[in-house]
This record gives sequence, C-alpha cells and structure tokens, in this order.
Amino acid sequence: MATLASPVADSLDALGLPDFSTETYKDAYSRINAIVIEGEQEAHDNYLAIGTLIPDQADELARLARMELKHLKGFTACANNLGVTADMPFAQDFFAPLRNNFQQALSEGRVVTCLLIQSILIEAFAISAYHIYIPVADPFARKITEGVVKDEYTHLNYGQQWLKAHLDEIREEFEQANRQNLPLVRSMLEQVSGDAAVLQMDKEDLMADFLSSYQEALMDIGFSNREIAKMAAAALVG
Ligand code: PL3
Ligand code: FE2
Ligand code: FE2
Repeated sequence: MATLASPVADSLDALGLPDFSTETYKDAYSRINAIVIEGEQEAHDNYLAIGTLIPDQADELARLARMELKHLKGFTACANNLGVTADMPFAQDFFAPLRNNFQQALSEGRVVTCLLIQSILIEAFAISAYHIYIPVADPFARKITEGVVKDEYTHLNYGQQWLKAHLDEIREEFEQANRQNLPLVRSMLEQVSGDAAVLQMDKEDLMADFLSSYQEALMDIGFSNREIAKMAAAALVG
C-alpha cells in the first residue's frame, strides 16, 4: 500500500503490515471480527449446553464458558479500536450449518459429537485463525489475541482429555460426527479466505495450522495414524 503516499501507510507497509485505516481493510474486518464474536458467543453457549449432558463437569464447563465471554469482549474492543462495526447477521449465517448440527446432537444427548464440534473442530479453527492473525494484527488486537489463544488451548485440551478417557466407547460416534462436520469446517475456511487475505492472512497457512492442531488432538486422544489419516481425508471428500 505504498501507493497511498501516506507516511503511516508507508511505514506499516515496510513492517509487512496492512494499512488498518483503509475502507477495504475495515470492510473485511467487519465480517471477520463478526465471525470471531459470534464464534466466541456460541462457544460460551455450547460449553454451558455440554454441561447439561455431563452434570459432574458442569462447574468446569461453566468456567470455560466464562473465558469465552471474556474473549468476546476483547474482540469487540478490537473492532471499536479500529472504528469497525461487526456484521453480525453475516456471522450468524456463517455458523448456521455447524450450529444446527451441534443443536441436533445436543437434543439427542450425543455428547461425543458436541465435544468434537466445539472443543476439537471450533477450537482448532480458532487457534489456527488467531495464530495466523497475530503477526499481521494491529498492536492493540495483537495483545488481546495473544492472551486469547492460550485459553483456546485449554479448551481444546479439555475436549481431548474427556474423549481420551472414553476412547473405547466413542470411536463410532466420533468417526461419524467427524465425517459430517469436518467438511463444514473446510468450507468455512474457504468462505473466510477472501476477507482473511485482505488482513494478510494466507489460506494455506490457516489450513496447515488447523490440520496440525486437529491431528495432534486426535493423536493425543489415542487414534492410530491410520485412523487419523482417514478422518482428515473427510475434509477432502465432504
Ligand atoms: C472459540 O473459543 C472461538 C471460536 C471462534 C472462531 C473463529 C474463527 C475465525 C475466522 C478467521 C478470523 C481471523 C482472526 C481475526 C481476529 C479479529
Ligand atoms: Fe474463545
Ligand atoms: Fe474456546
């Protein structure tokens, strides 16, 4: 953006950062930020909902849910700081397929599916997005995102531990839920990639980071390399 001939834009460009004040940047940010806010809100609601399925975990899940509201507040501040209004209707549509599957599983008491959707897929998606965003974020948002990403590992780890402790009983439901939901995450990554590119976030970096958290989680749960490869392949065929 050195073509803008503004000293601020020139120095941001020299640092490899986008010009945060352009209309193009703010327009893309209004959707990406809304996705993040909606994601944090739904994560909050989902952890509370999962607590109704595993009552002895309700306190711990309520603690995770509270962290999500803190994230939501942080990302709201990021938008305010840039003078951006989040496009919430867009973000609600964006999450609809995954939200519907979560709600369906919840109504049928399928806790393995709920944990896979929220604690593995959504958290790994968030972690990849935040990792790739941090180096190209404005300084205010960078600080906030760095704090959030640590919490998201706690959330991913929570699901991992529960699923690991129940590995013998979860295999079939987990594989089936993965086949249904991993393709949705892939198409969410595709949908966000144009706006992400405006924020200087690369689509392949997002996918690679997502797959690395996802595979690491599955390995820790106790799936074999072959099972993991087969489950990851669901992203290709979906
Ligand atoms: C669970 O704790 C949070 C779920 C949030 C999902 C986030 C998806 C992110 C899409 C791409 C965003 C780039 C980051 C920009 C931050 C303002
Ligand atoms: Fe979060
Ligand atoms: Fe989270």
